[in-house]
Amino acid sequence: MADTIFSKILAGEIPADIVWSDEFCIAFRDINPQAPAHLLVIPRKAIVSLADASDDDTALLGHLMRVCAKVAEQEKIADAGFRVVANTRTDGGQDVPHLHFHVLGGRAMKWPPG
Ligand code: DGP
Repeated sequence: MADTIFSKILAGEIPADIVWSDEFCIAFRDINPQAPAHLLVIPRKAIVSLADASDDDTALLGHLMRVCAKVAEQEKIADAGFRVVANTRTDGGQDVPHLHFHVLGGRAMKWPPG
């Protein structure tokens, strides 16, 4: 898999405001926040998108979901509620080809998304 902005953040080559780090993933603040709280949760493993994950990644995907909820708790947006989004491939609006979950909160979300 080619280097991406996120692989460079994981390698410490470019800075990020990291709010969570463990053996399997990190979470950091989105550079272009779409809500008062906007975090990105990414695996350390180089997976291009949700559509590129395999059955071998099932436990990792579960862990990432737990971290989304823990980060929401940490950011104090869990009680009011929050949204988790995985833009996937072209029609999903994915720009960075490294799996990531957006955690958005601090305001009421609209539905449907654009
Ligand atoms: P997506 O469109 O789903 O691939 O979302 C990519 C997100 O990554 C987008 O919301 C902006 C964010 N982003 C892009 N480059 C950087 C960066 O260098 N640092 C941080 N913190 N976020 C970035």
